[in-house]
Amino acid sequence: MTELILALDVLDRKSAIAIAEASAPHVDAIKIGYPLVLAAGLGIARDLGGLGLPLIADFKVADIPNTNRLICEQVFAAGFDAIIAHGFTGSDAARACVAAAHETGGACYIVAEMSHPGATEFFHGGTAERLAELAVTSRADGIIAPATRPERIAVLRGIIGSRTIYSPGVGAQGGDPAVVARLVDGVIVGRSIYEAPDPAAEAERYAARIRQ
Ligand code: U5P
Repeated sequence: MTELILALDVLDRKSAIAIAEASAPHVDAIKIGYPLVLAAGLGIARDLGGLGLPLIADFKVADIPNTNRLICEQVFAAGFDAIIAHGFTGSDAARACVAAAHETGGACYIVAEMSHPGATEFFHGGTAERLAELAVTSRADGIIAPATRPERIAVLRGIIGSRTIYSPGVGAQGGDPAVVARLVDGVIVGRSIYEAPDPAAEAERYAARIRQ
């Protein structure tokens, strides 16, 4: 069954906790990125840890192998269960993230192709396919692929096989959750849920749409 992952890009600790708690019964994981961590601190991972949901750190790690390892160690020590890393820095840098994740029993996902319009400028022309291949050869747990381009998800699925695909870009960015849900393992939703008047009810609606 396709998972629903809440992208919690709100900017204060109290509303982050309130939205996460209210939505928790309907979501399978929570993704936290720079906006919330820079606003509320890395301790937000411990604040949300009690919900019993996997926490994914969307830091799109993109440095040299040693720095990648140091970043990932901090992320997993803070209580996260998974990390998202870029692959364009090369296989040694990606493998450093994968190794740091797997040493703590965590997971690492590699960005194969991004969801925004400008992503086509660099990811198209074979790069996304190479990044998906890199995810396989570096033994990553899966990839990030764009819900805004279901046809591209299908191409990338052909490369990574049964590895996980998490897909952002539905709702606010225009992707159709019902279409994407058939192609991926998890749909990532941010603004459509956390900006809704009733985030929990919206999370419940999204869960029903992607799981039907
Ligand atoms: N995200 C994307 N596209 C990508 C990779 C990551 O949207 O290619 C992230 C955003 O940073 C945000 C979430 O945290 O997924 C989507 O949020 P929203 O557009 O549903 O609000």
